[in-house]
Amino acid sequence: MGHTMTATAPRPAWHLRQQDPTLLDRLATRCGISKVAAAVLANRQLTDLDAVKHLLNPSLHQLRDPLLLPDMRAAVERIQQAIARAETILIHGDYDVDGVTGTTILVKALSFMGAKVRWHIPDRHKDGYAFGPHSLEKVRETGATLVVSVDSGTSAHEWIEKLSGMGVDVVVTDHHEPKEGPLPRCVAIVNAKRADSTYPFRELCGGGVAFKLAWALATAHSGGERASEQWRQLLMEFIGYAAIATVCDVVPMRDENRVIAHYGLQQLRKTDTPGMRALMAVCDLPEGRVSTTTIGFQIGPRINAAGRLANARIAVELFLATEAAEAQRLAAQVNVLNIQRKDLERVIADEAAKQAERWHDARHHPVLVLASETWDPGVVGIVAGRMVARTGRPAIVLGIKDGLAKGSARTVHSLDLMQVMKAGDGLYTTWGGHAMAAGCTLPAAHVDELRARLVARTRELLNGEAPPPRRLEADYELPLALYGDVLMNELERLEPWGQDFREPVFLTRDLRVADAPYIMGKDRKHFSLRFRSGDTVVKAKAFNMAERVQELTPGTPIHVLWKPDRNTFRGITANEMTIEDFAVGEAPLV
Ligand SMILES: [Mn+2]
Repeated sequence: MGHTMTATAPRPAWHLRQQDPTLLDRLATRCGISKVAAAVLANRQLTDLDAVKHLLNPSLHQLRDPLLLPDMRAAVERIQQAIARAETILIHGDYDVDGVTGTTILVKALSFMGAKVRWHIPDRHKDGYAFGPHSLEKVRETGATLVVSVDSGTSAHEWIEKLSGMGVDVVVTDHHEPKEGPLPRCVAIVNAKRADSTYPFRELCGGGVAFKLAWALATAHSGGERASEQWRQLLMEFIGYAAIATVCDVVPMRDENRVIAHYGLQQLRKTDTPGMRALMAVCDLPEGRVSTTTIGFQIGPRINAAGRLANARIAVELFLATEAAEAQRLAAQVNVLNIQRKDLERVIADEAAKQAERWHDARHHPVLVLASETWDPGVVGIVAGRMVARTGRPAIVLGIKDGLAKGSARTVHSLDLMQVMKAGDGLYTTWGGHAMAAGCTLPAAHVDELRARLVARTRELLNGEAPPPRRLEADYELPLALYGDVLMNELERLEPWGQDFREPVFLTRDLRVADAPYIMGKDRKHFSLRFRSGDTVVKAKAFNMAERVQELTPGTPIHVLWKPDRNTFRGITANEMTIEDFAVGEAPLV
């Protein structure tokens, strides 16, 4: 591992959230929950009694009528017409988890309706993002007269126009923010983020929108108000794919997204489709263990690895597989690609860390612009994220090929990436993104100039200071004696956790080491130990913190920020702590 003593991030500061005690009392009493759970909800802006009751009692009825989405009726009618006329329909997806799962949903739905359906996933390395010349090629090759997009198309004016020129109709399903000006002219643009949308929830992911279209098709195809029994089974399978997309596309875990994730997780735990079963098997996940965490860290990366290192088509083929043997072969393939992805990422991350040593002073160089001809653009986003975590500074990581630098940027919470990157205006060939993540391409010859400008701009934004330390938020100061099954059961009712609905973090002060820390993991980067407080002893695990283990001496009071974790091992379930951070002496509270 590239060791960068001088360039490591400063220790995080802690912040204990405080809520009005009368508000917590009222929420707890009226909803029949503990004050701890009430604090967790209040810290996530959930203080409305109806909203909390909804959250505690998820139901499929909380999903809204798909026909409320703009252009949904036109989309359904055009697809039905295509089926009646035996036209070929091309599902046009994307190479990330959202695009892959959404494509799977629509291919399965249209096949069930007896459509002549083909599908297309762009090649991340050859085709670039979403629509392009490859779309026209695929339409010619398949003879499709209707294209249904997934997770893209809202801004594909040029390509949609070219497709109409070829006599091809387009139905867009998407969740990306439309650019200013008119939308592309086509049959339908099903996107809750349209300016004229009256849909009450904007935050569905691409897989979620595809699920909505499948549902609308199911109702129409069943000829009435209610989908047939067969369709309902199919829709329950689809909600599993939509849940994977909802977690991996990091859309807010609120409103309909919670319902999709809740029912999707239930569905995935008992799935009998060959593809899903084979994928879970290579993730080493007994079905009951599927959670938002295992989706985010095990299932999602394997789907993405296909697109990053080879072609995301493999992942769609896996989900569409009808035979167990074929599914197992494809699952093994994505698993190997994921191992290669991790190796590649580690090599690039080490090289990037080494390069960053040149700019080790965070005050003089509060932003990192790193580039190399040997870095694969498929993983630079992940590496940028790791550089931010390692250095506490925004990072742009660029892979150079044929004189063109293509990169991804990530940042710390205190710095808006759009403000930083704007300083490079005029140097980029393309760029875009949002406050926390962005992408750009520029001639490799401009990289040094870009670095100089972004550094100057960021120094201005920070008044010459280094970026402030990361802030860790604690929901509640919890005496260890209160951590038990009652609280854990209650917290499990608030799941699934996700974007804008983060897992609870507790602060517990003055813990003692009950027995010596035990270093664990293949790379010996993790440790576990037991903490004691009075008569209570709880097992705790810390990941990637082994180098700090000697700070934990018996007899010294330790303050800990931690997440609750229920762990089952050899049939025994125990409540454990996952250490987020710890401090000896003073707690670094701000
Ligand atoms: Mn998406």
